[in-house]
Amino acid sequence: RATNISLPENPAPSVLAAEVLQALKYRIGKDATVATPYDWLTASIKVVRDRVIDRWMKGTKEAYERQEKRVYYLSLEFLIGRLMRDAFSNLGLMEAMREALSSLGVDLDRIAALEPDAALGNGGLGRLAACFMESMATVDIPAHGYGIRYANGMFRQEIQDGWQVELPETWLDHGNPWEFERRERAFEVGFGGAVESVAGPEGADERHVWHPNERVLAVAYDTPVVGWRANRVNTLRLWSGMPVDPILLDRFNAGDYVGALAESNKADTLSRVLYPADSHKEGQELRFRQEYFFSSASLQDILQRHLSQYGGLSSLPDKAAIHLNDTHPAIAVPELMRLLIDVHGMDFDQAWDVTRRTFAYTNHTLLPEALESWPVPLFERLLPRHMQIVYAINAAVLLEARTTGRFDGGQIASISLIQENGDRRVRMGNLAFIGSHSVNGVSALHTELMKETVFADLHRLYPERINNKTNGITPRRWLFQCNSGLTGLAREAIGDRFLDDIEALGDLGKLAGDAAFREKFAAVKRANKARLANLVAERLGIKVDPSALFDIQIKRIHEYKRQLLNILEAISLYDQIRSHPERDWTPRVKFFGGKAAPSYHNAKLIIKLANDVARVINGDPSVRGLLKVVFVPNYNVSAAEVMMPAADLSEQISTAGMEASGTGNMKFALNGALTIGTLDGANVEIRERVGDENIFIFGLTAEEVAERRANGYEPRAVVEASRELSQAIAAVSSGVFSPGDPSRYRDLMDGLYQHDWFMVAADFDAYAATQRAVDDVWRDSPDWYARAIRNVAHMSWFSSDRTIREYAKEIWNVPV
Ligand code: DL6
Repeated sequence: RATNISLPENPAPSVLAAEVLQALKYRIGKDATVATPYDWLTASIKVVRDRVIDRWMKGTKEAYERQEKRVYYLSLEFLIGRLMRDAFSNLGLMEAMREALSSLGVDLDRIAALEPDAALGNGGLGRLAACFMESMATVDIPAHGYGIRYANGMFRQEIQDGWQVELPETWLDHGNPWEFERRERAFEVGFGGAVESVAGPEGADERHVWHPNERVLAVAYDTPVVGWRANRVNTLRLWSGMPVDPILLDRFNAGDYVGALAESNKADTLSRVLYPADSHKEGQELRFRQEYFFSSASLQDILQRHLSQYGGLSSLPDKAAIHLNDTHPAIAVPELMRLLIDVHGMDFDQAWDVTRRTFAYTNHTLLPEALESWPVPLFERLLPRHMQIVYAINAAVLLEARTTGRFDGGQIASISLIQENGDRRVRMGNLAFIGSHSVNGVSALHTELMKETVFADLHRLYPERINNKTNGITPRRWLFQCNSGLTGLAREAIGDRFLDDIEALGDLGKLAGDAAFREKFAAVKRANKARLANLVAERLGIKVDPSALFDIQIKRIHEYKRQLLNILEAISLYDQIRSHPERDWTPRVKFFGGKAAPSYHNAKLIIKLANDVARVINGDPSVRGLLKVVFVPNYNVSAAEVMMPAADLSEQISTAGMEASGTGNMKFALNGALTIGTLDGANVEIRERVGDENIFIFGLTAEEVAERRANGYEPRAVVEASRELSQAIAAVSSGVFSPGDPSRYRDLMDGLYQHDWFMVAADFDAYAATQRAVDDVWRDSPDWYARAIRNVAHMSWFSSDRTIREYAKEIWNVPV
């Protein structure tokens, strides 16, 4: 078995089996004869959870006794996926548990598949937070994650007649055996109301007292996060909304039964559902309320812990590093100021110093439509005291900028926390930037672009603040667990060192030239592909041949990620296969998967197009199975765990300059897929590490994209100059793939002629030519697998352990 490690203190399977039966009986109230598969799952999780508690408490106690600095990671999203295998594997209990369950007549894989995905995130940002939590535990950093315990996470996607349909996802249906509810750890969070100014004693500043007119409770739910070999167990604390008064009895008694529950419903709404939009502006008030709700509760919790240990708050920056994952928790900046000044009596200057030294902020996108800002009237109505603090911070920063004499009026306006053109809004990116001592991007290119674009003027004012921390992924989930075949093969070939020191995976590189190893590597890949082929056959009734090239694009559906470029290339290939049946075509299956934000019209249309194209191509006998297109519904972490290891080709084809980093690109390459991609996000660094000859790069660079846009890009001429592209667009526009509704895609296609903001046309020919180069390499199978092996060998740098160590040393100042 791939990750069959075991810890010295691990119990024998017979002991575990007895523990499972105990849990079944005393925690669930059943015996083996009546237990359902869910009961077995719950009992198994309880057993493993019990086994982490001692370590969990030990870590917490040691952090306390040694007065260690703690990291607090505030994130509106944690895209965790399933946890059971993670915990079994990190505790070295996988095989013992398998045996234990088997002795009870239970199949571990079968019950593991029943565990719902904790889908408390949209995509990259939330998944990164989950990888970071695991890595912080692995590299032994005392850390807490803070977020929201959404009752409904990311929606479940069904494809009906080719269209995305969103259904509520109900991960808590069977309860959540992982979590501990901490009713006693509840904090009040207020909204609205007014601020009272109270004159201070002679010579002292006036005090401000906020009187909110709405109050809710944030109640903590804790999930233990187990690091590799259970080195350390950290806490993920998620907040759930509860009413201060569960029922308003006066209203109830007056017969107003709905009104009596109004508070309860309001509180419930705060943690009811995750906003399903990534890289998209979410202007709703509820979103802003969610952001404040979890930021405030988390800060109150952090301050309480700090005070109980250290007695005062001036030492906060020495003992707590609070990280803002994107701008979603940026409201924490004025909230910490409020707590320090209004509640704990600090003066403004000291509070500002403590705040800035405590916070750090990661930016995850440069897309203008994703940069958060809130209308001043909304901000003022919901958080009147925070608005005052924002104005005060702004005045101080603008004065500082003006005093340098280096900024003109326009530049001062771009530094301001308040956007003045159009409706007045509070810019959350600027707030997070100004309130933090460190601001990082998530890939080298993204960080450079941050300096040149969105934060250009702030960067000139605070030139030391922006730094880069290229993203990473945890190799435990994204190699050891999801690809047991490859992990087992690597252990056999280079020994076990890489399990603890992922850098040692580099030793695989020398085996790229070894024919016998290549064959074994190819066999593992084939088995992984067969697993995906089975899933697709079972779920979709589509038969795909595992010996074909598996070409996969799985990620959120977004125009900048250019699924459309991939689909148009598939159409063009389809045309060519039919026009030139005599050619030696490489059999290919193009897989797509991903969710579109429910309000994102074009993204949903792209899903429909992928499905329409799949129907036509897969049903055309003249293609002779040389090309298949498959849209896998409801792409989530668990689906990724099957698809990443099965890929031959990884599609990372965003318009250069638009993908901040990408982490799917890393997961694929670590599992032995070759990348076809643009010089965007972390692709740039992947190329540097795997080497030019082991990756297929095409298309405009970020600089060229900017230049083209600036110089009046004319896509019509570009489309017309490409016979393949114009034919593909014409086919889509004329209804070849939508005969019942021929105009369905006309606007989408017209967009390519008229503005083509995402440069699909500009990159099409280069992309298509590179795909033919991919075919050529695929035909030379030893060469292909040698390149694939080199990809695996050179990906270790992209471990989130490395990323977290960099954060620890360069941002948080905690020992690793
Ligand atoms: O940093 C994690 C991840 C990056 O890998 C992706 O490139 C980026 O698109 C994603 N950003 C978001 C933006 N959402 N907001 N705001 O999800 O972050």
